[in-house]
Amino acid sequence: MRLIGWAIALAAAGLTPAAAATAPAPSSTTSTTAAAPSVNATPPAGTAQNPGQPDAAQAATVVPGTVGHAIPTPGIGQPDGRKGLQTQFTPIGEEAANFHDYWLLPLCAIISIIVLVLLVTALIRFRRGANPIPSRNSHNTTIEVIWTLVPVLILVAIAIPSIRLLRHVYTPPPADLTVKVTGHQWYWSYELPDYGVTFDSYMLKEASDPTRQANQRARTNADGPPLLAVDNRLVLPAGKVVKFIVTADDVIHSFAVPAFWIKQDANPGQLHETWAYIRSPGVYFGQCSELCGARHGFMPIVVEATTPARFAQWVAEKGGHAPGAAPTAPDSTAISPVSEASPAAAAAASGGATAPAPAPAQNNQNVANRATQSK
Ligand SMILES: [Cu+2]
Repeated sequence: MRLIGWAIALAAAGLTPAAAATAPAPSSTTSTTAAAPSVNATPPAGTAQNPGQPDAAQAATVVPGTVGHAIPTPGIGQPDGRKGLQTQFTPIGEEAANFHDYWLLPLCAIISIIVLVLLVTALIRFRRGANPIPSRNSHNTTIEVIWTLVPVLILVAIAIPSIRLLRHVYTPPPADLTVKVTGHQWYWSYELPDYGVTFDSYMLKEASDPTRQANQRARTNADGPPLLAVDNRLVLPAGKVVKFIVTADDVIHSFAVPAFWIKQDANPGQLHETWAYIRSPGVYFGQCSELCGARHGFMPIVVEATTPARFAQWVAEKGGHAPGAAPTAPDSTAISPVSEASPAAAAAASGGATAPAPAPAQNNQNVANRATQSK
């Protein structure tokens, strides 16, 4: 008993300091946890969203319903919880959706039902209990011809409309408009070279998001669903053939808008091409569809299709110009005989100070704004 008593006393003496040493741990853990939100609230400059963009000032000028801020229609161009494909708004999308809904799916269902019926019939009718003497048939020419020909015919029936669809996808009509789309970690930038418009597009964060900075505009329902709304939409004219030239400047992204049946990989160093003829005005949402890093899920795409007149208004608001028209001189001091002939040459001649070179880390509203800032 005395030995046991000593053992207990030693154990207590040994454990007490340990307990004392671990006692502060919870409080230190708590303090670390408590400090975490404040750390998250001010992300490092390199990861900050919309660096330098005066979103708060922009918020005051945002008028829902105006061009670039059209109010989305629930169920149009966005997921609404139903099963199946989104309603399509391009000829390619309609053809593909019809092929899927009215040809592939019924075919799959019919084949599945036939196979199930054959399986159940074989299990019941040809079970051992009902056939004490096994059949000695080894082959049947008629059945063998049927089960070879029928699958071939099924594949041909799928291949013909499938190849026709591919042909339509890869033989686009002449483009009315070209948009260069560049994926970045983690936002998109758009360039309409014929109109002199270049801008970046970032996801709008929720008002309650602790990582949202004070100068960032918060998402509202007029912007679109959570995780899909952006600060600068890509505005395009409906009823025109739009060619998208898709690339990336860091890792592989994918430019995908389900309502247009568009999903095009954006690879660094490569230019890929896709196109859309948007049938009707509306707001259409998409997302990056290639795992591209930690914030892959936070680089949505918003295309606002509108009338040609409102599109021209948007181009003007972005500081752009009509196709073929000379862009506004970025700096009066740069005007020279050379600059009148070629604005790009003038920018180069002035040492690049007024050259509208895109800055990937900045949310440039447009070429004119950047020129103004450089003054
Ligand atoms: Cu991406």
